[in-house]
Amino acid sequence: MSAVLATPPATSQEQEEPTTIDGFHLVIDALKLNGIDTIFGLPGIPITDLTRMAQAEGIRVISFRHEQHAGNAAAAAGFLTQKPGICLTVSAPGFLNGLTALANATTNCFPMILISGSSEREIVDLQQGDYEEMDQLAIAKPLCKAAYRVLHAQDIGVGIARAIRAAVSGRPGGVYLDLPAKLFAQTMEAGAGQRSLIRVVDPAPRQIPATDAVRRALDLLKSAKKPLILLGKGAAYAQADADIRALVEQTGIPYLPMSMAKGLLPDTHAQSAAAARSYVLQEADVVMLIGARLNWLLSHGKGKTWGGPKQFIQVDIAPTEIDSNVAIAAPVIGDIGSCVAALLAGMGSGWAKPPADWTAAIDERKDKNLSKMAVTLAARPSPMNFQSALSVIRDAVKARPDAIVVNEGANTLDFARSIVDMYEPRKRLDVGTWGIMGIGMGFAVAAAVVTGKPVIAIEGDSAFGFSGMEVETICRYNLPVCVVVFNNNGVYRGTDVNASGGADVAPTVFVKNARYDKLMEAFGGVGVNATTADELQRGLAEAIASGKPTLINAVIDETAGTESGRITSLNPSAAKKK
Ligand code: FYN
Ligand code: ADP
Repeated sequence: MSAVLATPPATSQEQEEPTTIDGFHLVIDALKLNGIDTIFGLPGIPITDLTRMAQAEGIRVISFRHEQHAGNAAAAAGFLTQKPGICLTVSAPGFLNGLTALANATTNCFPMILISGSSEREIVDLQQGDYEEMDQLAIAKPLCKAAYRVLHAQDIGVGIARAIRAAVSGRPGGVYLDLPAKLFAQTMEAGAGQRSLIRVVDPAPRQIPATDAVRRALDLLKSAKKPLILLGKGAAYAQADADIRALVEQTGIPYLPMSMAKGLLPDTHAQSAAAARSYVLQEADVVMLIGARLNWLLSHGKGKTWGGPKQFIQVDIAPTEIDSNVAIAAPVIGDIGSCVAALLAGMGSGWAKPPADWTAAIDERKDKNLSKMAVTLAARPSPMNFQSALSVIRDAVKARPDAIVVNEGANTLDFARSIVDMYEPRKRLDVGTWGIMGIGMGFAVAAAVVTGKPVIAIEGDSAFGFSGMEVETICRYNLPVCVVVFNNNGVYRGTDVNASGGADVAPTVFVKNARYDKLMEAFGGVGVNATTADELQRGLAEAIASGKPTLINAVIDETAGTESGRITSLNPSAAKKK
């Protein structure tokens, strides 16, 4: 066991001392014992040695420039692998930087563990002014699924086991693990240390749905005249891809993917109703939600978006999600894999497809929207607009369906969601439940590290700014990431003026004609300035073929872009102007 600290050989005068293991190595061994092979983090007091020793012991340590991005990487790794992503930070400020990512992971139901070093309890609790003094456990608690602190080396195994179980069992989420500086130097007898570690058995136990719940759901679905299936990112997370596809295809029911469920079935699937979204939400009479919540992204299941009365079936692992916004007629509680398998088994043979007038009406709307979209995508305006630039990325993803798309921004996000078709599950990572900006480079790094596949990060120029410095991280680890910055000179667009007539530019305006590509070049990556769709296409093709870190500055018409994209109604001023 290389993790064991060798004690000097005993001299004849000395009693033979037992071999010991310290807190650093107990943490590393506990993680390894549970199959954790990567840590995303940022070294500093008191965890610098932990990062060095973890690397020495064979864990891949990916060091970032800011903890928020390390945390976002851990969260994305958790979503992609079903193993908790680990983010390691220093105390107080580093911990706080990581906390945004931890809260975001919890909100999105992504499993991750934020491990932060902390100052000494005795001093923190008496508020005597320690280095980076902060009661981190108390601060983390309301923002995550569970929070633990380990004070004694012999409890490290239990602490890490509890953190892993809390992150991945039931509804996945973020867990905080507080490790005070003193813990790392504590030692214990090596054998006892190894015996104190826990290999977590069955960390995310299957949760089988009740037979009567499955029957109730199927009866309701069968009675529908206009059924609809809505797939959310919980369905993508569950990795029950074949059964989900079988359920959709065997029922023949049209489906809508939420943004991170795109690709669970290929977006070009005949039953996809994505291009008739407004119509199906309004018209459907029975809606089966699979791993999707009726939150703001679905207008809380009511109001104009939803048109006439509906009945809902909801498949989810969290019983308390049910009835959170509107009444759910048929809850099916369990893990999505088990629930979908039970639904398939319960359907038996001879399931009647939905009425033809329903599917024909959807196809008619779809065809209209698809033809309209085709015309827009074929246009080649100069300068580029969002659609012409995205049509190039759409073709690139079609050619490399295994590539992972990361997407953030306002207009850049909204246009990309409907324009860039996805063909495989879990290939799209985006701003998720909070609509948070700043996930870009962290998610891109995690996607590349975890999958080894090409990553295309489609970034609004404002969104990119939150994590832009991580292009150095991308270059340092030579990751196959191509960042495309949609540069329209500002937040939403670049044409706002300062109403006071003063010298400062308007709050939403950036430096005009900035060259984001130079940022990548500064660290040895490839920079491309693309002013036409052809230049963008060439840059992207080369980036994917070479696997070299690349940043394409895609110059977009600065007048293109709507304030707040498609969620104008949430922006009081934009809604007023409308
Ligand atoms: C969709 N559509 C298509 C296609 N896909 N048309 C043609 N071809 C294809 N492939 C149509 C679809 O039918 C809709 O038209 C329209 O495009 C938009 O579809 P979308 O994007 O799926 O739906 P919508 O209404 O925008 O979805 C609502 C939403 C979404 C809330 C789920 O806006 C969303 O995920 N927003 C997240 C925003 C966010 O987080 N922003 C970050 C903060 S930005 P109709 O059917 O005609 O309506 C800070 O400012
Ligand atoms: P979207 O934003 O795509 O609509 P949400 O994040 O709102 O998706 O919803 C995901 C839902 O999936 C959550 O309610 C969560 O409890 C549920 N979920 C996550 N993982 C599983 C799983 N393995 N089995 C069942 N439900 C799950």
